[in-house]
Order: sequence, then C-alpha cells, then structure tokens
Amino acid sequence: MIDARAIRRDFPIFEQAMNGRPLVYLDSAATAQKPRPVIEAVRRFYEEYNANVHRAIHALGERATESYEEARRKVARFIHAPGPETIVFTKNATEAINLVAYSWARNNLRPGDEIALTPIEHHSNLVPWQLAARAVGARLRFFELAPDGEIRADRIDEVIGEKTRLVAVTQASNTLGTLVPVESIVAAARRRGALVLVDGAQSVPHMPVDVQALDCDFLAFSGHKMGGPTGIGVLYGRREVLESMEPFLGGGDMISSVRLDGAEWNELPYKFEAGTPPIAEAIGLGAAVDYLSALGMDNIRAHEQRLAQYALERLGALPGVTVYGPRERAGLVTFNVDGIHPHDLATVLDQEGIAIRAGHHCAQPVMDWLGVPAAARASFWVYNTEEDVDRLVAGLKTAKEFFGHVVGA
Ligand code: C6P
Repeated sequence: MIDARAIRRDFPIFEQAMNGRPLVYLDSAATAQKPRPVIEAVRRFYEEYNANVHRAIHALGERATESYEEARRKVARFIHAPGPETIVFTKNATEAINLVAYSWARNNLRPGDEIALTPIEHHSNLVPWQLAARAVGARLRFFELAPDGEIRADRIDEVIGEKTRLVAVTQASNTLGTLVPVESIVAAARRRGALVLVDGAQSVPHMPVDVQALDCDFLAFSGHKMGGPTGIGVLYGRREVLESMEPFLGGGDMISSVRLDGAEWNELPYKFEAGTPPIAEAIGLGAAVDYLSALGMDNIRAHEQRLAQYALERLGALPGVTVYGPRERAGLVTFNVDGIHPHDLATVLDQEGIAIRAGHHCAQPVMDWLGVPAAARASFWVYNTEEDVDRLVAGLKTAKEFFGHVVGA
C-alpha cells in the first residue's frame, strides 16, 4: 500500500506553499517531482566524486565510473533486462526513439515497407517515424481506435501485415490514459517478423514493466518522469538488434579504435553513448529506481488506479465537464470544461495552488480525433492523494463561477 501523505514528506518541493495554499501537483506526466534521495545522490556526486567516466585512471574517475555503471545495472534490473549492456543511456525518451529511427530504420527499411503505430502516439513516437519513412520511402499505418479511445485489439492483424517491419507503440497514452495491448501487438508483430518498439515514457514510472515478459525489441523512457533528473533517458534494446545496428552519434567513447580513414565501434552499450554522458543524471536515475523499487511498482499502479477512478467519478459528476478516454486507464484524466479554454482553467487553478497541464499535450492527432483544440490534464503519481482530487474539483467549481460571472457580466 502507498501512504501518499508520508511519501510527500520525501519530496522537498511540497514544503513550500503555492499562492498561499499547499501545493497540489497534478502534472507528473509532464515531469515528476524529485525525492530527497535523488537530490542527495546528485549532490554527493558533484561534492564528493565529480569526474569523467571510462577515461580517468584516478580514484575520483574510478568512483564516478563505478557509480555510473551501477546505475545502469539498477535500470537493467528494474525493467528485467537480460543485462546492463542492453541499457543505453540517452538524453530522454525522445532521443532514445530517434536513436532507433536513425540507426535502425534508415538502414533497414526499404521503399514500400510499413511502420505500424497507434493514432494516439506522443509526437516523440510519431514524428521520428514520419521523418524516417520519408527518408526511405516507407509508409505509416495506424491501429484503429474504439469510440472510448481503446485500441481495437480485434483489428490489430489488419494493420500488421507482411510489409510491416516495425511496430512502434506507446504502452500508456499521455492524453487519453489508454493502456495499449502491447502483448497482443508483439504477438502479431512476431508472426510477421516485425520489430517492436515500446514507448514506456508513461508506463515505466507507473507500473511494473518487464522487457523479457513483453518480448519487445526496444523500450524507451525518460528519467525525469520517474523522479530522476532531467537530461537522462533510457533505450533498452534486444542485444542482437543493438549489435546489428550502426552507431547513432559519433565521437569519444563509442569507438574501440580510430584511424584517419575509419574507425571500429566500441562494444555495447558504449557504441551508442558518444561523448561525455549525463553522469550525475544517470546516478540520480539509479537513486530514483531504488526509491521506486522500495515502494513497489505494483503498489504504485494500484494507488494511481484508485486515484484515476476517484477522479473519473468526481469529475464525471460535475455538470459541463467532459472527460476523455477509457474507464480502465493510466493514472491521468484529461478533460474540458464547457465554455472555458483549458489555458484559462489552468491559470485559475494555479492561483489556487493547483498545477495541471493544459494544451495539446504534444499529441495533436489525439486532439483532432477528440475534435477539440486543447484539453486540461490532471496526472497522478506516488505523492497524490484523494484530497488533491477534491482540491481540483473545488478549483473547477471556482473557475466555473469566475468565468460564469465574467461571461454574464
Ligand atoms: N510527455 C507530457 O506532458 P521526453 O520529452 O523525451 O522526456 O518524453 C517524450 C514523451 C514520449 N512519449 C510519451 C508517451 C510522453 O508522454 C512523452 C512526454 C510529456 O505528456 C511532455 S510533452
């Protein structure tokens, strides 16, 4: 069980008041707040053993390298990867997906090949494939959505066909909260010999994710959405696939030898980590993984599920509020209030000390599908409580009164 009230005390950001009220942070899907052990791990690195990794023959360098590699081992265990060499540190989920789009897709796709996606992808798992498809003459195909925003599992085989070479799907949608049936998608992809990339940006911080059980070829996610620092992301890749791929970026550390007329690549995962990596950030991510593992990912999922259902119930009971997405969902709720632009709503809520996200959520095709230009979103994590949802509901009532008054004036 998650004791969110106790957990809040681990996050120094909640010690401040926001516009005179206790902060209600409902924007963890954009970026999560940081627990003290993560902040401490980063501070200790800079204060006690700041040095570059894989280069120095001095004690500081050895300690930095050991901590950086220990973080990789922690991440590997966290997603049940077969080994640390399958974990590539990147800048964020976006860079992890682009790594595959550049290194794998551009070198392996041929004109007429197909990439299958859901129509509810974040731009980070859509635009890289649009670019790659344009570069090689491939085509994007999209799974079908049910009216509530679920993926039509019964129509998966109509989209994954003999020309499909890659399937790239989010595990949890950042807008509708849809949980994508990745297992069925992987099974269909395997029947056609296609690779599968899973965008785990909204799943890895919120539920147990096991890459071997999923049997995916790639998994991309960001450290900052799971309590880790910004500037660190992860690409898990199946070893044979990573080995077959060309490097993404060239530079220091990704080579084993260099001559003026060529170079040989370093072993995994360093082949994909050119230049000085985000060392403090990786160590911070390792601390975040420890923190989440101690809470238990099953407990976190159950906690968020409860909050999402409570929010659905409370928001659904408010007149003039439209909630989007399926009932069974990730820990977020996207909605609109009649007659109030989501940006105005977010501004009024901010004055009440409540942080939500408003806009197109980097998923404009989802807004098109909903037929709205923008929406408001409340997203939950380990420190949120039912009281936070109550404060949101009270804030929405305030906003309705405020704008009702302005409109009627
Ligand atoms: N979604 C949100 O508010 P980066 O920016 O690389 O850390 O994560 C990109 C990304 C990829 N996939 C999904 C499903 C995502 O939700 C995100 C980031 C944030 O919804 C910021 S736009």
